[in-house]
Amino acid sequence: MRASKKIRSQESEVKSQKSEISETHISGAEGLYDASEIPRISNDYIKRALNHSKGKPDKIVITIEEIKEKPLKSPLLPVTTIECDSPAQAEDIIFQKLTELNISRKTINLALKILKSEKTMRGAALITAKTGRRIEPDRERGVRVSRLGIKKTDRKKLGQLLSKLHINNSIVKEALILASKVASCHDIAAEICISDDPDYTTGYIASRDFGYLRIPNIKNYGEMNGGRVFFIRENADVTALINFLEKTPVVIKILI
Ligand code: PML
Ligand code: MG
Repeated sequence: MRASKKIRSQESEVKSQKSEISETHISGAEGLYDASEIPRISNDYIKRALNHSKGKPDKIVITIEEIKEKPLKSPLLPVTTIECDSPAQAEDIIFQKLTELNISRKTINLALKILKSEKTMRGAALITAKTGRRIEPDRERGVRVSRLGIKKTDRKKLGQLLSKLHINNSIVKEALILASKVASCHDIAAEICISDDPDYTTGYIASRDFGYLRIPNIKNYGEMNGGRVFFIRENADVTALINFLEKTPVVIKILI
């Protein structure tokens, strides 16, 4: 599902007072489901799009595709919520944890700049971990991770696991499944995510090394900025990497 809204921005510096129409991303969601679940999931996605804290969309696109290949299996990342009282403290934690993975300060600074930008992206930005090069082909759209899901039996287990941590909701579930697919890709050293929803202030960093680390107060309430950045190994095959993220079906397994 993809929900968006057209906005008209006045270009004040242009003498003719031309106005430009651009599309702003409101909400997106994707998953792998049994055919029998399509009506219920489509309905949930539409409701979500129509009741979003970023505003009312003027376009909602639902794409339903049959997946013919057998999905790959990847393990669910372990979840930890760390204590964090402010965005400044969040940045200290982010620098500490990501530099331990040999991600350079230059790269982390660029990631934070992207995530603080007013112009949000529908997908993730890709930055090389050491040299801080931006490598996604479309910088406005980014790379949208898709074709990811969890089997019905594991979905139940995931609900129980997150209930124990008092975080059993669809935002955490979907972010955790996405982060687990992303972390299973060996050319990705880590991910950072700040929600672009103004009423959601917990973000995360994730990697195979430290799992899914939730960071409360990563941004202030009411802020509309956010997004995802993936830190990529220098010599990665970028085409294969993007194909994996966007096209390869992956089902997340709970191994406990
Ligand atoms: C989003 O808005 O889709 C990002 C959600 C991040 C979830 C972080 C968490 O609470 O675990
Ligand atoms: Mg959002």
